[in-house]
Amino acid sequence: MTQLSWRTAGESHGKSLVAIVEGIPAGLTLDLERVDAELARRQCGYGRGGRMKIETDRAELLSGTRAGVTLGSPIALLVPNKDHVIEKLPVPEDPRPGHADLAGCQKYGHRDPRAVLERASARETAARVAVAGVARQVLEALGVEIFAHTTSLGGVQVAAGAFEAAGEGRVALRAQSDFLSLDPLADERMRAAVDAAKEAGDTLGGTFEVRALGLPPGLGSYQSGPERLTARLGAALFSIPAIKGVEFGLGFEVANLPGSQVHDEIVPAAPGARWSRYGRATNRAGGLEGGMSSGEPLVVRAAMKPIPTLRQGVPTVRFDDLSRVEATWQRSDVTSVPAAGVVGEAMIALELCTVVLAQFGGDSLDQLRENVEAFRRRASEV
Ligand code: EPS
Repeated sequence: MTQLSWRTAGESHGKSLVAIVEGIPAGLTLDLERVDAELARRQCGYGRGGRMKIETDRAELLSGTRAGVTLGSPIALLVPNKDHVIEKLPVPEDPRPGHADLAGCQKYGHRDPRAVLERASARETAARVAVAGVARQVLEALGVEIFAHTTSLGGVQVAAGAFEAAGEGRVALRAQSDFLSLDPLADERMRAAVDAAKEAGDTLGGTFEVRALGLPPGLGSYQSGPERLTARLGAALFSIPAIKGVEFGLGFEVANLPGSQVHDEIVPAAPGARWSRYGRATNRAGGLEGGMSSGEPLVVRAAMKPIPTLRQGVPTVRFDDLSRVEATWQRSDVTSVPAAGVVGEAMIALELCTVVLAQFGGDSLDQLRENVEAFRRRASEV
């Protein structure tokens, strides 16, 4: 069975988060420390709040391996919540603007935002990062790397070309950054922006970019809308709470440029190219053409809105008498854009792994590798 599917369960202050992923091929030596390293990266970033000081997220493997090697059976991961106080927490008397509170209460017909916010909280993304930590090891076995970095925060932009300038040193450079960016100069201005927002009781949004390197051409399909890789990756990123925009390659800028400055000239491949006899002079399309991967690096950016819980307060009304009040504030991050980039990486990994398995199949990792290699040989002859 090579249909990858995954699901998470868990409330923000419940006992734990749980994730199950089904369809991971047998024969993968699973590195759980790598999964924990991703969870730790999701927790970091300058501007995060008190909750991240309480939690030390770790994934406990409940099923799916023997002697550290995947069996092809469902893999269940548990991420405990240290702050599991759901039964003791107060019920807010007003719905907070920008959160799921009001529409969630209306949807279920009650006045208990706690019943909504516990699941709507971005805490759930820790479970996604855990399962994606498994999926990305399948992709890595096929030579695919997924890398995200923060590209702006609170209006401070990272230098254009930071990814290219970092080159092979990108992982080490990003690890040194409190913002998971590739631009130490921008980091200083981002730090000042976060400090100012914190002082004012405000919050900040920003953008991150995800790249996938080493993808074959032809992933996804032009045959039907829902199978277009562009649609699937866009939906994957829009499934992350607080994501308000997604763009590929030149993105919205394509609307302002003539065609001669948008399309990527086809040229002979560089020597040693893996997948194809063809290359591109540029990659303005961000690695997608006709709803399929083009064989060039995938480049996608997402915009995150500022966290809606503000210490300075956001006007709302009370449920009982509709009187005007400042929305309930307990604690909040000033920003979680760097964490969102880690979640973006996770979502792109899960979606690409799903598409790769659907397209190439393979119950075992060896079979998958053979199928991919057979495709590579055929694609290289076109
Ligand atoms: C988060 C846990 C939450 C928040 C944040 C993300 O913890 P708590 O609600 O206990 O402070 O820090 O959640 C939100 C910003 C949100 O909108 O829900 C986490 O683990 O990422």
